[in-house]
Amino acid sequence: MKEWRKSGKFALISLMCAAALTGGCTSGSTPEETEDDTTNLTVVGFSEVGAESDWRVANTESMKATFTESNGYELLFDDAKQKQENQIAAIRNFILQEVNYIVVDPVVEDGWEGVLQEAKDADIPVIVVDRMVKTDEDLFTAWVGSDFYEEGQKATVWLENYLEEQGRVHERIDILHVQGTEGSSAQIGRTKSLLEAIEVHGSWRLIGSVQGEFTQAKTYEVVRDVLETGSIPDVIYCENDNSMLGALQALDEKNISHGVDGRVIVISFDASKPGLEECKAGRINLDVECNPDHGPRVEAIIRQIEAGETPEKYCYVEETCFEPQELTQEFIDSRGY
Ligand code: GZL
Repeated sequence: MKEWRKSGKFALISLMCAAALTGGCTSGSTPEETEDDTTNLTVVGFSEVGAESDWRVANTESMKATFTESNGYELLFDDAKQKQENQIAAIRNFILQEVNYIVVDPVVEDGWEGVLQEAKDADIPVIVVDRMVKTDEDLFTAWVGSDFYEEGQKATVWLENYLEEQGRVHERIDILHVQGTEGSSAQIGRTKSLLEAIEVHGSWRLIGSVQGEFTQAKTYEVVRDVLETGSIPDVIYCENDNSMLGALQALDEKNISHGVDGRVIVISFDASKPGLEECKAGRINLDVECNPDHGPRVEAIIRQIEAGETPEKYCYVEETCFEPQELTQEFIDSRGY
């Protein structure tokens, strides 16, 4: 089930991305020391989605650890609390402050044309990170992030293989789908893969699609409500680890077993530390990685632009997925997030 890791496409994308990130980095001598050295800093305005998940916290940490004064940057950071209007206001503020670069992780894909046109008119390069915007691609300089559809495909291919190994190919499989923030690229891609797989597998049945909003609290509520109807799914497909934690909380409350040898198969996304801990313990069956460490990747793009180079328009990061038997505490502790 790890075919995609060896697939040509994967190798090509990884090479392109690696080339873009390494080839694009320039020696870039550090600015001359002056009496007021802050004038030499490259000012980066970053509009972050919020702090809704462990993934998001790790992503913020990566950006803040990269864009430091010692690295030659002044970072203007804005937490939008998952509201697009806050992101638009932050970007307008960055324009007023005449930052050198605007970086945005867009909470949803729609509604960005106006403010990105304002940034273009102000001649400020925009780098989109993690999630995607649905606009004319002339309105941003580059995007770096994950292939969410591919992440979903990894999950559904794994489920198909797992059910085959369990001798359950023709058995009816009831699936409860816990969606992430509606309209976000991560939700759109992971949902698309699941719905396509259900379409293809006649014995798979979607018994519900609930809004988990990428948070543990919301997911606990909506999964608890489903379980209280007496319905017990065969599979719960959670679009991130914090949602998975909420689903496990609801299942545990009802004494419904889950994960390896459990009643309910649980699939999650992010492969954050909390998610991998649950996976290693066998409480879930699969955790699909979504890499949050975008700080260095965004900086590599900025360095390319500073060096007069043209960065790749789209750069997909390489990711994998994890089953319980593959995980050790040493490996989990060795990961930065
Ligand atoms: C995915 C990212 C998603 C994560 C969630 O790249 O946008 O947002 O999967 C996070 O954990 O909230």
